[in-house]
Amino acid sequence: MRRAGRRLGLAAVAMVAMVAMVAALSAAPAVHAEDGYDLWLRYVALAPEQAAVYRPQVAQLVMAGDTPTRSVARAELLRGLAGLLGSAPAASDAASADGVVIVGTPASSPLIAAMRLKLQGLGREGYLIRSVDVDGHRATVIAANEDVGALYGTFHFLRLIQTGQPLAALDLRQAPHVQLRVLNHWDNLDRHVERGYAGESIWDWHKLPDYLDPRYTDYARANASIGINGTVLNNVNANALSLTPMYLEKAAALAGVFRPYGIRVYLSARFSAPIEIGGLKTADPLDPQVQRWWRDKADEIYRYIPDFGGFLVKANSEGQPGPQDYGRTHADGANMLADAVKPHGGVVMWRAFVYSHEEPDDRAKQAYSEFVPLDGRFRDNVIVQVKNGAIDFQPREPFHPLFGAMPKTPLMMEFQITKEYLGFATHLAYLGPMYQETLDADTQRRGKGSTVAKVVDGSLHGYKLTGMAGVANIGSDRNWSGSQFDQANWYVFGRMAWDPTLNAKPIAEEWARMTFSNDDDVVKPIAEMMMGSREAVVDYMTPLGLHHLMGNGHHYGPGPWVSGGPRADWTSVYYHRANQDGIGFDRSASGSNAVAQYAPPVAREFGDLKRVPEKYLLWFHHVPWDYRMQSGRPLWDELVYRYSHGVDTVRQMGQTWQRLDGRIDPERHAQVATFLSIQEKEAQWWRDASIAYFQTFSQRPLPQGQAPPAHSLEYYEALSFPFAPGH
Ligand code: BDP
Repeated sequence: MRRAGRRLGLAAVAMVAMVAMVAALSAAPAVHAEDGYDLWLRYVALAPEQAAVYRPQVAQLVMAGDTPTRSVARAELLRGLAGLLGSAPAASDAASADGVVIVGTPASSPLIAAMRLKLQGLGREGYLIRSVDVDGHRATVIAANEDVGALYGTFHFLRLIQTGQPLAALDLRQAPHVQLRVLNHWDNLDRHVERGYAGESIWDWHKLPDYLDPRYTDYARANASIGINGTVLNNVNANALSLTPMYLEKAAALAGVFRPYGIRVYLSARFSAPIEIGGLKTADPLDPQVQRWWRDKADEIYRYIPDFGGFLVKANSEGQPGPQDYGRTHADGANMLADAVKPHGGVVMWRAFVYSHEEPDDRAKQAYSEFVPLDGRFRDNVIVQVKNGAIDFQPREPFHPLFGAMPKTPLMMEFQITKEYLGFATHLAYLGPMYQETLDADTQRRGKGSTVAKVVDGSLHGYKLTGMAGVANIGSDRNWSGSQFDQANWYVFGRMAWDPTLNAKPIAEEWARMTFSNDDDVVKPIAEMMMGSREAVVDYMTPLGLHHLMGNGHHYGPGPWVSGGPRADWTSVYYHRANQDGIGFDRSASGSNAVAQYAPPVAREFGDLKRVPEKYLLWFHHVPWDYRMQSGRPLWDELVYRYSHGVDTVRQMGQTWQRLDGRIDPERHAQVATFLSIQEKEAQWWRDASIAYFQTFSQRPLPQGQAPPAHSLEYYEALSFPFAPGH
């Protein structure tokens, strides 16, 4: 009886499931509903009781759709509300009932014009969202000076509903703190992405300009939803062909897709382009022919792309051509390009990531040494783009000493979103805490509170131009970023570029709500995992201020033994300087004195072994193995402990994620679970290889209870990865 009943039950269940599946499939917006493609714009149905609260609050929509930007904003709102609430609001041109949503500008909406809202101070891109009364009806108004502001407001409004916030008494005002909020794609014309771990470039140059992959539109939607307003399409290690008519036509096609979303296109310019594609004998920025060539080129680009943003330039860095090839300065080079785009309103983002060909003086010092003397010598449409730290996108770096040191030259931040030095796509490392740590750092250039954020938003020195760039982690993978959680890094970059004073944790929660689930008991553990994840990477890769110990060239896996090769500052031994006496790079007054590049109070703190924060200890000091740490342990023991702690944290992350099984859709849950197990394996590899190597110097036993490395040092050193991605 029981068995038969059970079987019948199963059959019935299977039948019901099948019917439900067929129904779901026919109603589903896309076949790959939960593979991560939809990012944080999933718009999946809210719980019925939640939807029931919102529905009457958004019953009617008064919103014009008669310009490209208005039309995409309107489409987004309808799409979002239909997905979240099961039905889209009725369109109307007057507020004739309760629950009306009014979106627009005084120019596009007579209702908004009549409200006489305080839109001053919101600029072109800002907006307000407010609960109001219109002709006795309860309404929500999303108002801005320009269409693009209303678009940003629309996304914010959707986010409120996506994350379950009340709509009853809204009074929000938002304007970006930073003007240029741009992604830097390190994408080559052959679709290989330098340091990309998410497939090929999303730009299908071969099929452009005719075929416009719908993905370009979704890319624009995602960016606009977090306020990103610019994209540099091609790698900073640039190919001059990007500036030829064939490729300009393709770039113009992309610009056409992005324009309604408030996103401008920029290009990386190869400094020697006048020679390579212009037939000139020189690229000397003071040569009148070269100047003319760039002016003509700029005019040509603007004929293709009237709102072209400008150029990004990597010059005299890692073998790239630049003005120094002709005995000129970075300012000479930047100004020449700035003059070319100036008549069209373009800007030049000139990178400060430079280090000399010949002289490996402490590499950490080189950008400052080259750029500070040029302060005030750049045109007003040049902004110097500075990496967050002085070496190169390490899991942890102290803030770059250039921030605060060039009061007369706008500086913009360059963060890396792609995780070149943080385990690629399979390691979960939420970068929000890292971005925040840099932005909150106090340069003390104008007394206490002179944070990097204030340099970046221009308030410290009154910069006219401001910007933040993120090296994109976007590729052709269905989930865009190579992993579900790497989407959060794109997201947090955009949110912090809009407002560099935001905190990483609420952004993690907001992202998790939109990406996975609105349930607190799912959101909380996910946000906790995220918040501890970057510190875990620091611990198992480069604890206590160690840096640049990754595998040679590709930067995959541990390579603390890397030495030799063409230049010392491309090796690990150059950075860790381990020997029998101790470990760490002495950048204090007794060493390279890189500390002197910081404002005196900061220099004193970093330069003093007793005062330097332990997280930067080995960045600034060469420290004996038996040095007593704050924990009371000798340095060697502490190092081992940190490595192990990193591995343990990853293991716990895996356990946390396992507990969420059943609370997340199976496809994404399984992928994340597998990636976490890869991360655990690789964290262990990092720990073991690093300990095996450094022990040859420390000559000390492992602290009690610490397991020895699984393999010999020779084993780790022999591992080789000629085809690691992104290289
Ligand atoms: C380094 C990358 C290299 C980039 C360089 C840069 O390894 O691929 O070209 O940064 O920022 O971290 O120019």
